[in-house]
Amino acid sequence: MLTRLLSSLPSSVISLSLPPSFLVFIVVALLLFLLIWLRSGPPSPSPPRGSVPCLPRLPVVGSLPWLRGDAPPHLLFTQLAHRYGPLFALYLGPHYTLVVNDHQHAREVLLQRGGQFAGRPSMVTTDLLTRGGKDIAFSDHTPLWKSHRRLVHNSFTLFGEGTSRLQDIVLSSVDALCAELLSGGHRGFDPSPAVTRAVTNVVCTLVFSASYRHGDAELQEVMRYNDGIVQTIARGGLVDIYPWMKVFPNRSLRKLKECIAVRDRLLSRKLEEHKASLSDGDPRDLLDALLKGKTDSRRGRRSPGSGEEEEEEERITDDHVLMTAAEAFGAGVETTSTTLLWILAYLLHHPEVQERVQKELDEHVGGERAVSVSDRSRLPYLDCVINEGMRIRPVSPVLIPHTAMTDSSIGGHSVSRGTRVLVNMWSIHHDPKHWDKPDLFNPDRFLDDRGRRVTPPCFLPFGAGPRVCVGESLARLELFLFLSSLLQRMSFRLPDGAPPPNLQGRLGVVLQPLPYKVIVTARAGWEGGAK
Ligand code: PLO
Repeated sequence: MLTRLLSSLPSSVISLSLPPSFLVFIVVALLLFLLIWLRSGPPSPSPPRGSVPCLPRLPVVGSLPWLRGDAPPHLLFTQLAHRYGPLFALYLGPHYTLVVNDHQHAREVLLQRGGQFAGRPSMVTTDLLTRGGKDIAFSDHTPLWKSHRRLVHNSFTLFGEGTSRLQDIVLSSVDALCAELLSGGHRGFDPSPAVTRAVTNVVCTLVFSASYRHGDAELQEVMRYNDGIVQTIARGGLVDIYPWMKVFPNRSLRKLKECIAVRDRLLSRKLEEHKASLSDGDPRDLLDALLKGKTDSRRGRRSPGSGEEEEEEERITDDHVLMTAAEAFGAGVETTSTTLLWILAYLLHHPEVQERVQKELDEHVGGERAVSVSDRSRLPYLDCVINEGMRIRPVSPVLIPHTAMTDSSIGGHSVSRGTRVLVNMWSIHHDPKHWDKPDLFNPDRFLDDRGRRVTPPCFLPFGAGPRVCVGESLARLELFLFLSSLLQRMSFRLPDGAPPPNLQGRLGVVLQPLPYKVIVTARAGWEGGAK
């Protein structure tokens, strides 16, 4: 969240030509803040003495004036790391925050001392989004969070590896996607709406067994509310640094609340339908698996000695199930579609890579049948292309903020409890000490001299440790199935005379490519999109 928030700062807060009403607002806001601050003491832990190099700061605004400029946070932090070193500190308003820019320190925070840094700060927008932290990604680390996460993990496993469920869902959606892309004709078009719709459809089927036809009203509604959340979560910014600002009228927060209301209405309906038709058989989808798992875990825990009260406290509620479904949905759509669009953008820049993937597909799968999960081990180069896409353009260039749950340390520097830690995955994925020509799209870097796959230690597109992305294997499987099926059936090229896609991207809730156009041609035998 903070990444987006920082990106909105230069224009929205620190502009010098403020209208008078805004100045009054700022003065009132500052007074209110000072009042709260004086009553509750400094809200952030103070940095230990002799610690990490820190940006300058002012009262109340902290280091924000030094974070101005056009660069998005991941690039700004990377520049600052050249000046201050790979681990530096700054004040986001009143919050003392460490920024980690190299993989050694990141491994300490995420893995070696992952348990100590597994907390999350509370933020106004994400608290709204998750009913006060009843989700997995944004909620703070508690015993309830742990059992909730385990439940989600187990439910995902039911639909991911080991079953052909995901494969069937993706493949039926791929047929429709291919037909849609191939009907684009010989004029260039933006592949983004079709890709997003296909991915949304997969996630809807996975989460609540709904699969929609093109133009379906409910699908439109789902895509509209999601879009609204993406836009407002990206702009609701300042309230996440200064929570007291939520008392002032804020158009962005209002829109966020409206979209959340639409989401909740839709998902509550799905939840009620699922509860009514839940049977003893196999779960039909993620909602079923969560509902079943929730009852099972409660039954399992009910031991004779355990007091009712404790159980009441630890319970995974319907709210948790609802928030999980909403989050699985949001995370599943935004990240997967964005990664696919980045990879397509790079393939347009590097037609030789596309040809090599297609050659690999022709040799190991052929054109007579659809690609399946079991082909994965035979398609190492495709895997490398996916990895290289996630390295060069991580969808989450700065990970969701962590907090220290106890006093701890990073790189020998002591860190006080409550300190926020931002891991800049962008700088880790572009560190010239560990990557040869980091700005070059080169999938071969994930193969060793003998053509075997390697995973360098500085490659952490899903994070790591207790907070690692819970959907990682599902995501990898989905990316594999989508990309292999698309490249088996069609080729992508630039429209004549069109410039190749801009690779800078735009940071919203994730780092997205700017819109670009493609021409799609069917490969031999796949003219209709499916067989
Ligand atoms: C996307 C919009 C949805 O409506 C809500 C949502 C839930 C989970 C978020 C996701 C959004 C954006 C991408 C996030 C994901 C959790 C993990 C993932 C932030 C806001 C990343 C990239 O860290």
